[in-house]
Amino acid sequence: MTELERESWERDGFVVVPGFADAAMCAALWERTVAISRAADGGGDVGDTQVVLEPIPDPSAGLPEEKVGKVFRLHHVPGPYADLAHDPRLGELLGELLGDDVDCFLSQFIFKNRGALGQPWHQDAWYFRMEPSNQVGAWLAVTEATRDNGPLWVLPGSHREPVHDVEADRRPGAQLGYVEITDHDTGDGVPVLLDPGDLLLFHAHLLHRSTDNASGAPRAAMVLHFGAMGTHDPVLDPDPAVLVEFLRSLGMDVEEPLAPAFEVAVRANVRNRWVPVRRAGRTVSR
Ligand SMILES: O=C(O)CCC(=O)C(=O)O
Repeated sequence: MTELERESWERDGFVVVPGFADAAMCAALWERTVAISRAADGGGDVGDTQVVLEPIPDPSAGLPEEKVGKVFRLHHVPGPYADLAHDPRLGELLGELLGDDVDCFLSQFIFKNRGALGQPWHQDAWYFRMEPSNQVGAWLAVTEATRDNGPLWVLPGSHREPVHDVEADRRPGAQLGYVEITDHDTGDGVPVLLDPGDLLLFHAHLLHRSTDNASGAPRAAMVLHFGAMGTHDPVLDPDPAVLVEFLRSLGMDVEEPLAPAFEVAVRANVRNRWVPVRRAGRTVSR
């Protein structure tokens, strides 16, 4: 990381790395995710991946991938996803932010098709509830991110904020689980306009949102999340009491003890898979 990038990270809570991925990498990510979307649509085997449809797809959507919002659990899938998660250049950057031992724990490909709604102002740390709370998001522009097509917006410096309270996103068409920070002024937010292949790294406490896609084409991004080895992830804690506390912190009204079938269903849906990508300051090969 250059001195300027380091300064930008410390001051703003994010940094843009232009031209991180080449066109071939962007195309491979796109094509694999289209293939997974089509397989899911046809009832085929999609392995461990989780395909989440747009709640209200654009009326003009025809192809399976045009009806998909996001595809989760990709970083451990051999091919372009794992190649990106284990990229030594990314590992070097993450090493400066998270130390010598880093895991990738979460991944999603976001299609953001025409007409798709954006995600309101939020902090990823609100969803994670991890200890320590210092995870890093890596948002790779697979297509360009323009003012019209629903880019990410960030609030510079907000990575120093605690985790804010939220309200549920009740817009028809919003993805399940979207929440919104309403107790903080976001007037100084700025759009992060990117070319395909540009990478945004951002702190889990950074307030960010994305706007709706008002263009005629998808705005695709590959998003990976990284944390230091040994981070406590409450959603993976075997203690049911910890899971109960985690679910309640997300606003879910759950009884204790958890009904066994409910606990099994919750655990089966967990999206986090902690995969070592850097150990003792060196890239772990995939
Ligand atoms: O890319 C988007 O539209 C939203 C992504 C986002 O805010 C997130 O992954 O936390």
